[in-house]
Amino acid sequence: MIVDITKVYFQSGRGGEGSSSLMRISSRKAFACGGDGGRGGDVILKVSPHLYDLSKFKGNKKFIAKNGQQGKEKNKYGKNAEDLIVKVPRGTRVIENQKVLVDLADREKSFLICRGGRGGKGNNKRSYCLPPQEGEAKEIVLDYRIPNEVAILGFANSGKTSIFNSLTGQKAKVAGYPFTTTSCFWSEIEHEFKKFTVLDTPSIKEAKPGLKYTENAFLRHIFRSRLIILISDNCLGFKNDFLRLKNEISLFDSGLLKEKIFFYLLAKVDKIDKENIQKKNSLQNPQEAYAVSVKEFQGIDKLKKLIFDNLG
Ligand SMILES: Nc1nc2c(ncn2[C@@H]2O[C@H](COP(=O)(O)OP(=O)(O)O)[C@@H](O)[C@H]2O)c(=O)[nH]1
Ligand SMILES: [Mg+2]
Repeated sequence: MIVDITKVYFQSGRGGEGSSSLMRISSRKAFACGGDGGRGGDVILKVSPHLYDLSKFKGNKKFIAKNGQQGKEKNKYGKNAEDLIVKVPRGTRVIENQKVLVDLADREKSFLICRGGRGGKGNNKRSYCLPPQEGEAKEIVLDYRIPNEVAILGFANSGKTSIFNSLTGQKAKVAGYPFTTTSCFWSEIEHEFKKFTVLDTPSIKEAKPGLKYTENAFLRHIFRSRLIILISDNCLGFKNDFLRLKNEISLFDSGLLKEKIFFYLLAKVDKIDKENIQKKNSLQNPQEAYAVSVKEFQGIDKLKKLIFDNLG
């Protein structure tokens, strides 16, 4: 299972104290020469291309940057502390008090989460010192949403993983019993120098009327999907399946259905009367599902092409 949400504590460094020092020139004369303290370290979140979930935060939930060094006599400045860089996977949303501070959805993005404190001022320019600034401390929720353009959704055993495998060339486990896919898998598809990520998902489960089914938590990962492939293998009841699937998605989060392109697939058509199916082929109309068969490799290449045509 991937770890996709976690609470983490971040704290930047405190500034170093300014020095209060006097340099004596003679028995009657002295001048102030206390140097300033160094800056405390920032905490910076940085996207790493090598991370694919938040499991690295399981054992380590506190990240504290170092404090700035103290100023010294003879006007010597304290050293600034190094920044603390915390790597996160691309697709991490950074949340404080339920407010999204930033969505690190791009490859080269970083975000200053806690600013290090300014160093204290020594008494070199004035007769007194100024205290250093404290660092910032934040309780943050890291919320990872898998970067993907295409998500495959359906009820148990409808043929999701088989379609995923034939689109992507992967070999994810396919089985004739429900709930084989327990976590999301994803992989890239490529066509004429364009690349998109396709997401295979666990099966959608239905809640009792009026309730939300909490086991559909994986639906958070279709947040970024632009195209959603709904699959049914029920040749007589696919329209109803698509309605029920959309209903579960909107029960989970009503905002999820907005601005997505939907493809409606009728899977495993090698099992049914093909004459009837061919007449009804349409990808974007839930009344007329698009017929595919992984077993007979029917409709797969065209489906792939249509994905690229629609995503541009
Ligand atoms: N006849 C036939 N069976 C299929 C086809 N696609 C999938 N299946 C079978 O349907 C079952 C469920 O497939 P799977 O891809 O694991 O479904 P998922 O639970 O929705 O991911 C497996 O036994 C597959 O072999 C197909 O195109 N034709
Ligand atoms: Mg599956």
